[in-house]
Amino acid sequence: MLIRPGGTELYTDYLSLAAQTDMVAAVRSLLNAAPLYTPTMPRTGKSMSVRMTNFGKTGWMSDHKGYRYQVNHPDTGAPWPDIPESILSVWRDLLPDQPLPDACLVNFYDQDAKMGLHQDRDEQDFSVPVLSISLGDTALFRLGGTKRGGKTQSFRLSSGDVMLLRGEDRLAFHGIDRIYPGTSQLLKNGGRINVTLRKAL
Ligand code: MD3
Ligand code: FE
Repeated sequence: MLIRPGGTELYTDYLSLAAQTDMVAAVRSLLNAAPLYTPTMPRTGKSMSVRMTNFGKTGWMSDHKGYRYQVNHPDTGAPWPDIPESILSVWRDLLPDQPLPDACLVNFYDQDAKMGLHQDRDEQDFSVPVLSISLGDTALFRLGGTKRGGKTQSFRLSSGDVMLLRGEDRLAFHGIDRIYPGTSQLLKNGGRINVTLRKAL
């Protein structure tokens, strides 16, 4: 369903429990090849509370030098593993007319992790939507407008929900204010995984 006239669609419970379980297994199976790393903030070098990894041709990262896409893992130097078919198929189903994504960012939130309000603007073509998949504990997601400091709306994102950001909302400020611990049994140690698919190049 459309949750904002600007173009944000939320498909609640899009993935069955079996599909969620398979997707978590697919993500886990690639964490040896592409371990979670701790991004740091541009300039300050302060650690983010969210740990990340990527699949696909290129991956998003942040360190004291800034935000960027790069083809190698920042810690291991290895190329990112291919995007699992179970993840790609969600894009094919919802965005059949769009080019396939070349970047799959995996964010892992423990129960204390958050992500401050930001815009995603490191991709080349903002006309291609972003697709986000939530797995594990419920998160409180905040979505604002395209200018910092404007009014914001909050939504809960639960395991199996899929969100599409397109149109003017593609450049909206957004962030994760909090995780609700114990709201899902999907991840054995709790926490939340968010998988975002993008065409970055
Ligand atoms: C709104 N991740 O990785 S996903 C990110 O839940 C990010 O981990 C959050 O923001 C998370 O950059 C939110 C939902 C999302 C993704 C991309 C967007 C919302 C967006 C791009 C534009 C506007
Ligand atoms: Fe973002």
